[in-house]
Amino acid sequence: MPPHPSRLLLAGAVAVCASLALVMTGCSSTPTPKPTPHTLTPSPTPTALSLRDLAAPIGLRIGTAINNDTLARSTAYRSIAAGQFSSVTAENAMKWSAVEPVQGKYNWAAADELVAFAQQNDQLVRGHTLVWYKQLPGWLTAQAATLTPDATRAILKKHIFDEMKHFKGEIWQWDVVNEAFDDKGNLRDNLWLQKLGPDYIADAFRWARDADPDALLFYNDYDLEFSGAKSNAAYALIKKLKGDGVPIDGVGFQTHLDTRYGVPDLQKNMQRFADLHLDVAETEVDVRTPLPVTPEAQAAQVAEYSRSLQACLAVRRCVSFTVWGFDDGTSWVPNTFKGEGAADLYNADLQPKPQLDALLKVLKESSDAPHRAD
Ligand code: 9MR
Repeated sequence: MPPHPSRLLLAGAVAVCASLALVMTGCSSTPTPKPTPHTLTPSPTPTALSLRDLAAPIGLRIGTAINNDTLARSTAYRSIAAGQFSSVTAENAMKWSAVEPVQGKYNWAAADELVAFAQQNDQLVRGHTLVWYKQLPGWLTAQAATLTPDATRAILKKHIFDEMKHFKGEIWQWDVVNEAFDDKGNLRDNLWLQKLGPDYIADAFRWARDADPDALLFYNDYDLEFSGAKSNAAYALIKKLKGDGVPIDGVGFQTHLDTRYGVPDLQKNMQRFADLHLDVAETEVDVRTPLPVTPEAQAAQVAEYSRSLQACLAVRRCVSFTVWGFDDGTSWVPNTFKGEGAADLYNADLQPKPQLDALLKVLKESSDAPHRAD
């Protein structure tokens, strides 16, 4: 295996806030005011450290999904994205429908912009996602019914090779296969299963390793956080893949939480996958709640964010903690769950919420007792 970038690039991550021109809450780049001559200089106010500053010494990447449209138009959004986070994921820009809208004609513009942003800000990139049943290009769904298994296999293999080779050397972790299980823990009855059978998963990981041998290859799904049929089914499959020598490096726990559904057994579930000699990561964290938010609901959101990060810190092989967007203004939640929202660390005006303070506090406490760094 290549050396783990999270371990190699820590020093760079600590330094980034110093290079930011704009200062946002939580970034450590606030310039110290010059002391007035001939007056007593007060002791400097301790500068607030960012999530990435606090996570760097303990070997953890703190990431966010990035909305490309907002990145292009909002300086404040860019400043928070660069200041608080040491890893980014394209919310949509690397999905198949985005990169190959017409068969054989690629449009990498948005994804390339994101990678450039990450490189400018000394951030790693999670690639999301290569094999999924959603956000497939129209040209593919249009011909799906008549595709032969051989043709389907060739199309999928070409997609994995073309996209991974385009970004070769630029992606830290790839979500190779996303959401292959349904909510009951059966393999999802999607195009890939119908045409190729269950082996499409192993094949996808093998092709991915060939395409970019240095990227960490992840299986990513939701509700793995909770003990139950789905998490057990994913565990059984991934254990089998490892046993068969399939090149899989990690498992992503999406961690889309809702105050109505209680707290998951996240640490326990991450640990059992980690015990298979895999990295684990929280890849899409947010905590939604019915609107308007009551004080009790917000306290529950704060507690769920804290517990989720604490779970990652408690599992030695948890390499990154990524929120699925950081602001309520661009969140996917209100479009999907009617009447719910407020799932993020900042409000729609990009003002920090107690959820952000809670994560900073957990990291601060962890840096005071850096058990991960030993
Ligand atoms: O946040 C994404 C949203 O903008 C898209 O419309 C949606 C389409 O399905 O996908 C959202 O991101 C999903 C991610 O790619 C996979 N896990 C669930 C995420 C939230 O739906």
